[in-house]
Amino acid sequence: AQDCQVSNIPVKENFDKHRFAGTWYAVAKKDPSGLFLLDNVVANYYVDNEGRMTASASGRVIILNNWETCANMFASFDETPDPAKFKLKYWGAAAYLQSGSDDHWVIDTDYDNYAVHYACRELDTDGTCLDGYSFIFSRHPTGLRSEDQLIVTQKKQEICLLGKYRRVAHNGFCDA
Ligand code: AZE
Repeated sequence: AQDCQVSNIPVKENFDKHRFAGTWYAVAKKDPSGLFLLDNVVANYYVDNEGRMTASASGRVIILNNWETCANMFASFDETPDPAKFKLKYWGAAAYLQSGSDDHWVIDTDYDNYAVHYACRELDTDGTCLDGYSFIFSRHPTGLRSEDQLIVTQKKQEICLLGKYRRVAHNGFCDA
């Protein structure tokens, strides 16, 4: 994976969407180019009674002419032959929010404490990622446990994003 080819990036083996369901707090993120969730990012994953994974997410954004608001987003996921790789379709509760379609890969998770998410939006001609984003999620609003930090650092390196993350602040901006 250290050749940074997106097609060689290892993902979670035997990913279990049922165990992944529930609330995840973003503790760090690597941004794509363009508009993106700024901070206070919380995602809730569900599995419906047909076994389909869906999610909602919220986070602070600045849109239009410097208007700061809380983006309430929804998502559905299409499965692929690899259980850890999904196609994400997302849209906003309001029309002025962004909608689109991205990859949604779970690189690693222990389901109970941490998760490393990855999405490459655009491949470079050499097979590396030209534009993408990634979230480090924790089950704990207070952040990652120290025993998970080394694993997460290792995974950031495997996806060639070590040093590219920013901390995601949680200050109640999006708490209803
Ligand atoms: C993600 C996983 C859970 C569901 C969703 C996710 C992605 C959301 C965005 C939102 C962008 C919004 C913008 C609004 C102006 C990956 C956290 C929906 C990419 C830029």
